[in-house]
Amino acid sequence: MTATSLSVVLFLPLVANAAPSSCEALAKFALPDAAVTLAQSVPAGEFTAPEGFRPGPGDPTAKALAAALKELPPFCRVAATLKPTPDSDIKVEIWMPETSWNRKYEAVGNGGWAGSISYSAMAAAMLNGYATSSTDTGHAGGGGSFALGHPEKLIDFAWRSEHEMTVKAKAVIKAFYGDVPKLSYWVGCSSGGKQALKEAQTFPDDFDGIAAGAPVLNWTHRSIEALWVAQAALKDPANYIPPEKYPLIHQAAIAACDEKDGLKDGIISDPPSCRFDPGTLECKEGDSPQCLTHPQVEAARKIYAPALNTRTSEQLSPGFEPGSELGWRAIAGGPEPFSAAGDYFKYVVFHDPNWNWRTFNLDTDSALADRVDDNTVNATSPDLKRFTSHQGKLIMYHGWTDTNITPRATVNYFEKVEEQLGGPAKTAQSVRLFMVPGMNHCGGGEGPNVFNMTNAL
Ligand SMILES: [Ca+2]
Repeated sequence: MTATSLSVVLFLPLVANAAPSSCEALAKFALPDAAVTLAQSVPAGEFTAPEGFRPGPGDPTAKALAAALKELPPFCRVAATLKPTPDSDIKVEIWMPETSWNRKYEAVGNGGWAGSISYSAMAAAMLNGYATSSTDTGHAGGGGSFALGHPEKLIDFAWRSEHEMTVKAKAVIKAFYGDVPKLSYWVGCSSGGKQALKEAQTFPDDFDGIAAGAPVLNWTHRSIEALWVAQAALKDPANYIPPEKYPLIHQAAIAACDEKDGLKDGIISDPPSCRFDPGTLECKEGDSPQCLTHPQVEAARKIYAPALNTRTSEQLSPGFEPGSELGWRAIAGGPEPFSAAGDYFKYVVFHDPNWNWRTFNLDTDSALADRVDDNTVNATSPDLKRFTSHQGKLIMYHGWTDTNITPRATVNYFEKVEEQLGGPAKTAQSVRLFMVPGMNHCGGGEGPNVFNMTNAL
């Protein structure tokens, strides 16, 4: 580097603050490979989600969203379409409080296959003073069919839309306020938790603080787990456990293990130490609502058990935990497997919308899925050194009674991170994991499940 260019670099911070822009002027703000499609001041409490993004009147979230939107401060709403590749069509929204900005930025993640802007998460962030952004990740609608014949759209979903949104949102925030955010956060659960980890692993400079809840960090193996459960509980009707029997199994698991954690409170706080065999519920003869038939016992055992490669015994996925039984409908309620898993194998692995999950081969199809993904959607790298070396902080959390994503997959990942970062003490300075007793997928359940991870960060 020459002396001249060095001096330019050194002077940059002095000119970093530019004059703020009016909201409406941002309509003409130039962004590379992107176009601003809307820039509009929204008066306090007057935002309504666009048609198609509103929960229906029967949806339990509709009331909460409407109430949150009424509380919003006046803000500048910017929408843009990003096209990092010719096949990309990534929608993003950036919301910036006009008078109550806390000088920080909080990007919010998605659930499942994404496919829509996360308006309620944006509202929650802005109510806490943040400028915020969300992306539909490059396709509309919540299934995986968008990936068929569109490898670039799959990459947009996997990681590119999140990173591109972040870069663009920071530029828009700087243009609007005349200053960059002093701290930037990513907050997400489920898919949003995976997006969180992918950012920490791949774009470590994007965020200062990251909250990753119940991450689908191994999308491939989560799908394998779901098909393993489907084959155990749905393929042969004899194995099907009627959901009316879930409370029976739940009560038996609680009776076996509740007190082992030192507190009889109806919650198993340390499921890995619990040894519960649903065989204790097997009917002496016939079938009744108060017992399980032998094939039902076998299905229940497999839901708890790890999925192992039948040839090498390699663990493909840990099982679900004792205490989670009330949520088994998600994975074992049928008639189809957990939908994200079926879509993954149909549209991403086999490129065949007619692929039948009943033909799933645990050994060979799992290996194929890993080869196909090649760390595209998956976010399994435990190397977070580039993130932690700039003082980045990561909080992970996962509910022990999650029945969408096996909680122990997160524990296993965290232990690998600890190895990489030089042990538990060093890791605790930058990365922490909270396993939440009795919490379901991203919230709900019989245990405590309301907390604010951004404040903790
Ligand atoms: Ca307990």
